[in-house]
Amino acid sequence: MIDLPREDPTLAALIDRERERQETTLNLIAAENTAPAAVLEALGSSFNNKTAEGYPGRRYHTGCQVADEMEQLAVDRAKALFGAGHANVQPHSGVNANLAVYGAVLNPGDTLLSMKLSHGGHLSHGDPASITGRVYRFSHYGVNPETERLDYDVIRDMARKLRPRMLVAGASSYPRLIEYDTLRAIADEVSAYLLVDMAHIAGLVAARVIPSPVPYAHFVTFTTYKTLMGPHGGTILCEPDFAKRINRSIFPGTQGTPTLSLVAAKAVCFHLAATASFRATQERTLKTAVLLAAELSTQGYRPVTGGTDNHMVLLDLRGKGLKGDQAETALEAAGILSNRNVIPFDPETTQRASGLRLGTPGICTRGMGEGEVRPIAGWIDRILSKPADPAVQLRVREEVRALCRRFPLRGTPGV
Ligand code: DSN
Repeated sequence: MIDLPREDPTLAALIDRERERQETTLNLIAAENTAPAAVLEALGSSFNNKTAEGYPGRRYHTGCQVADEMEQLAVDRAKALFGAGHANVQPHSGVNANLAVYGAVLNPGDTLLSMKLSHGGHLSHGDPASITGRVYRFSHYGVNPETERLDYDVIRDMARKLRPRMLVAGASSYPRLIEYDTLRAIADEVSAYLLVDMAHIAGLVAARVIPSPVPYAHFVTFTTYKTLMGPHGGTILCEPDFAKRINRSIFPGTQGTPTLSLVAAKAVCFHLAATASFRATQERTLKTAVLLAAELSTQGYRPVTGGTDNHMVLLDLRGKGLKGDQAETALEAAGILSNRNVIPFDPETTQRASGLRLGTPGICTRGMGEGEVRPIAGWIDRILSKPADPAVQLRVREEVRALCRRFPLRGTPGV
C-alpha cells in the first residue's frame, strides 16, 4: 500500500493488523478462504469508479464499453466453468442471489420446501429471522436422526403433501454429498422448481472433485469467496429459459448498479478456478478434510454422519463434555480459528451449540496438506482436552506460529 498509510494511517494500521492476524493463525473456518492477489487487485481497480445500471449492451449510463466487455467476460467464464446455460454475475452476495431467484419465479406467500437451518441449511432458505421467511411460506426438511443424512423418502413425502412451488437444497453445515438427481425427480413430480445453493462447495464443484448440481437444478446460486477462493459476492446460474426473469429480478428487482470491481474480481476468480493448480488445491482440500475427520475420530471426537464428503467436518462435542462456544474460544486462544455450530437435534442454543465446524479450504490454499493435518488434529485435541488451560494454549500457539511461517499467505497485501 502506498497512499493509504499517508491518507488514513488509522485504517492502514487496521488492515496491517488484520493481515498479520491471518498470516499467523490457522484458518479452519469452513466458510472462509484466502483470495489470490490477482483477485484483490481487480477488487481495488478502476472499475470501482464506474456506475453501470443494466446489463452489457443495455446500460443506463454512458462510458460502459469496457465495463460491458468485462462483465460479458465474467459471464462467459462462469458459464464455461460450470457448464451453465446462463450466468448472472451481479449479485452482491449469496443472500441477494437467493432473493433474486425467489423473486424471479415466485409470488409473495408461495410455498417452498428447504433444509432446516439447525440441520445445516441457511438463513436465506426461509429462516424466520430472514426476510425470505417473512415473504414466502417455507416448510423445512431435516436429516434422519439415525444417519444424520438427508432422507429423500421423507423429502418426497413432504413435497407430495405440500406441493411447494420451489424445492431448495444446499447447506452450510452438511458434510455429505446431496443427490441432485433425486431432488430434481421430486421437484418434477410435484411441478416445483429446484434451486441448489452451492455456496460452500462451489470450488469443489468447479474443480469437478465432487458432483455438480448444474445439470439437475433449474437454478444454482453460490458465493465466490468460500472454496472458490474469490471475492465476497454471489452468482446465479440457470437454464437459458429463465435468463430474462433472473436478470430482471437482480436489476431492477433487488439491486441497483452492480459493483463492477466485484464483477471484475469474479472474472479473475472464474479464470483461476479453471487451472490445474486450483484443481490440485481442491483435491487437497477434500483429502485433508477426510483425514481431519478420521484423525479426530481416532482421538474420540464424533464427526456428525461419521465423516465427510466435502471440505468440512462437523464435530459433535457432547461425548467430550464440551460446548461449541467453549471449544471455539479455547482454540482461538491458540491461533486455531473455527466456529461453534449447532448439530442436528441439538439441545443447545445457537449461541452455545454442541458442535464445532472445521474446514480445510483456508489451510490448503496456503499450501498445507495431509502432512500438516495430523499435527493440527493433535493440537486441537490437546487444546480441547484442557480447554481452560492457558499454558497449553500458549504452547500450541507457538507451534501454530511456526507452521504458519512455513506456509506464508499469498495475496493479502499489508501496509
Ligand atoms: N453461510 C455462512 C457460513 O457458512 O458460515 C457465512 O458464509
